Amino acid sequence: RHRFWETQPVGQFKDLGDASLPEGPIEQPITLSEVRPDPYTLPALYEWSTCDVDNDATAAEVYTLLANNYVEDDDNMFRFNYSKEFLRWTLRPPGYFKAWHIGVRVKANKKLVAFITGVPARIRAGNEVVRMAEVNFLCVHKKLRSKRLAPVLIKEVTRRVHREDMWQAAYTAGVVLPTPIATCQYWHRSLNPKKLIDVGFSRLGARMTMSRTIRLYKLPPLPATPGFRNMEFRDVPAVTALLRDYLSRFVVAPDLDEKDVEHWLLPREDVVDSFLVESPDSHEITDFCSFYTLPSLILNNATYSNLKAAYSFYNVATKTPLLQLMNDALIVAKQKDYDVFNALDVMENESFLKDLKFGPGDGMLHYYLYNYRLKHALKPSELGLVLL
Ligand code: YNC
Ligand code: MG
Repeated sequence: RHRFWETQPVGQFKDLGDASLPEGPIEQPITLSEVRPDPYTLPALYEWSTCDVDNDATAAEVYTLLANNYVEDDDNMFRFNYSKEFLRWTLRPPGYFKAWHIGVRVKANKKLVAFITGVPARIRAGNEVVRMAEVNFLCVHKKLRSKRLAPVLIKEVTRRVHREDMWQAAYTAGVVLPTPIATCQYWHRSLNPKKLIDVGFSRLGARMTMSRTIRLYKLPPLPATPGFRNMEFRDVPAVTALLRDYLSRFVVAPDLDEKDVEHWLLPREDVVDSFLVESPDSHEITDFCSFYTLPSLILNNATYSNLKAAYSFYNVATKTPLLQLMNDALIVAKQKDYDVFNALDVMENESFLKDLKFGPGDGMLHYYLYNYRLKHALKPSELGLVLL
């Protein structure tokens, strides 16, 4: 059934529920000198091309490949529209490897037609912190689909990860592959219900009028929590401490140090937003919330071409109720003109989704580990990891 995935060191469907298999790496590493030194063979018309997203022209090529060919919803109404600045952020975290930003070009005219990336991360699974690649942006041009190019891209990124002496990876996909460690669901909170209904993202509820719907989703103009403000550079140590303590509760979560927090969570305009609560009397940092910006192209609408979406990232509430903190996140997202606020049912998100008027989406997001077995599949609430 899975000609490629059956050959890979991933949990296989036939082993589901076999408690005799040990937790941890499925295959042991080989010595570095045994890792294949040269790239996998592509069909004759194509060539490998490492993509330097720091270069404006290259970043524009990657942006365009993804804007035209990356992930769409099930009804092909929307397609992710990652910005160039977002790509630069997500592809260049501390310790990143240029060689892990892998393109495929047509030899004759150098057109970029496929892409896959990895970035390094430390991910904790149970009690083990493992150096892994986070693999993302697997994309094959629409005209080259179903030619088994994807397995070549995956093998090539794997080879380049192995050459850095890393043997595990984490990734998410909307499709079911062998074998998810968790299956999560997206929830959506309308901020601009009229536009969402006009473009077909949501529908007017039964017995609802447009004006009642607008009233239903109306938010106060300002956050309610005293001391709620933007995260700044000076907050990196306090935010790191809050996050490390919080993420230690989950079975699978990133192991973040101050450099990681500076990169992943310091606000960058139209890329990532982070807020915290500084206690007005003690000046202690007690709570934190964040979201990233990932617009979607609206594929067939005469009025609108872009949907501005915020995605819940990492949130920690120690003093402010999580419900109030996330309502404040919705308020600032509305102030910044987002159309919708999305959140997965990971971590403690289920505790606020319904109360804050999020509705369940249709697609599922499956989480995977490469060359690492867990004894049991996780509930979304046991996952402390958000991939971009
Ligand atoms: C997918 N999303 O099952 P079997 S998510 C992984 N992730 O293999 P072909 C996928 N594998 O089943 P096409 C996959 N989608 O025969 C399909 N596959 O064993 C498998 N879409 O290849 C599939 N981006 O080239 C099958 O298919 C084989 O031409 C078929 O290309 C697939 O980034 C794709 O959704 C997805 O651009 C590139 O459809 C194409 O259809 C496309 O004939 C729109 O491929 C965009 C899209 C995927 C977003 C993502 C995470 C990717 C993770 C990849 C796995 C990483 C493993 C870890 C590596 C490092 C290890 C170390 C150490
Ligand atoms: Mg193909």
